[in-house]
Amino acid sequence: MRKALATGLALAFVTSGIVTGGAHAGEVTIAGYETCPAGKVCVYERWHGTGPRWEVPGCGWWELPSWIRNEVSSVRTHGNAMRLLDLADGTIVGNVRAHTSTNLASWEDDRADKVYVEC
Ligand SMILES: [Ca+2]
Ligand SMILES: [Ca+2]
Repeated sequence: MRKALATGLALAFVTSGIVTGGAHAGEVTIAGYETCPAGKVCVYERWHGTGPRWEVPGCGWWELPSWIRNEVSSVRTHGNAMRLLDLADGTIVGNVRAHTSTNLASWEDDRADKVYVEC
């Protein structure tokens, strides 16, 4: 059910991009991974780079803010790879390469408490 909903949302965004695209006044920014500024690593509460976003402040280990802990479902990286850690059992629940926009796998979804940014 969640997967179907997320896919529907993504299609809605793509459709709105086609309809409203172009460098005109009033252009609607397409929601999704594009909201992650260049050079940052971003984690998103929902799939396809949607929902509340947290920008990882820098290199190394960071604890996720409480509002997105155990909620991360998609990730965007630019020049840095990242890892996601679940403190519940100490396992790495995601390895994301540089220059990647991805949903987390179902077994990685909504588990991360800390992230590591490679620099
Ligand atoms: Ca989530
Ligand atoms: Ca966790």
